[in-house]
Amino acid sequence: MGQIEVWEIGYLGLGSSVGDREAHLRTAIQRLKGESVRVKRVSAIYESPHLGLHPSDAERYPPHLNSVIQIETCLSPLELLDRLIEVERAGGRERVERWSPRTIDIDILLLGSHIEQTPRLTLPHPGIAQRAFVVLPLVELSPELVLPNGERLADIALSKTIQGQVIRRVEGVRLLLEE
Ligand code: A4P
Ligand code: MG
Repeated sequence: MGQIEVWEIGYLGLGSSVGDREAHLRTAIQRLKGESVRVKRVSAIYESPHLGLHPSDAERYPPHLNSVIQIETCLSPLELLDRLIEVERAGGRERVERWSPRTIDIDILLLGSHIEQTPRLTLPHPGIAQRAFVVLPLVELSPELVLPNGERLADIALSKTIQGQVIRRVEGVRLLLEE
């Protein structure tokens, strides 16, 4: 007997800090689309200095372009992670050291109501509520979103942590895309 296919809504965070950053984001979105991943919506692009452990990291590392996309997928969380790693590799991502400049980084922010904490995967992504470059594009796509811990994304977007960060919405550029 065949298994019933379950399609779930997920949100992915994309970032690029090297080369033609906009092209890296655009190409990754095209590569993600396939039989088992549908790209439903794409946020605007946001540009922000590198957010690291130390404020001086913003001068050591180049600024990032980030975007968040809403997908629908029948893949399990780990299958989706493997798919993202393939797309990162195709986009020339090299893992030099953690947080080093990257052509393309793709994180799973949320997938359905999955909560996981395994060596390979943490869901929801633990950085969501601290990062303006995730929260602002995410709230743009889904203003009603509530995290599995009950926190409302719209409230997080108004928090001091998020409002205190330097970030700009890049106007006039769209990453998407014909259907
Ligand atoms: N992993 C665990 N959970 C997840 C998840 N939910 N989604 C594991 C994706 N991966 C997840 O990631 C290391 C490992 O995390 C993966 O192999 C996977 O098994 P990586 O992409 O190889 O390394 P990384 O990106 O250097 O580290 P990490 O921890 O993912 O860093 P972040 O959190 O992505 O932060 N500033 C700005 N302005 N914009 C940015 O995009 N990004 C970072 C990187 C720092 N500062 C930034 C930005
Ligand atoms: Mg990453």
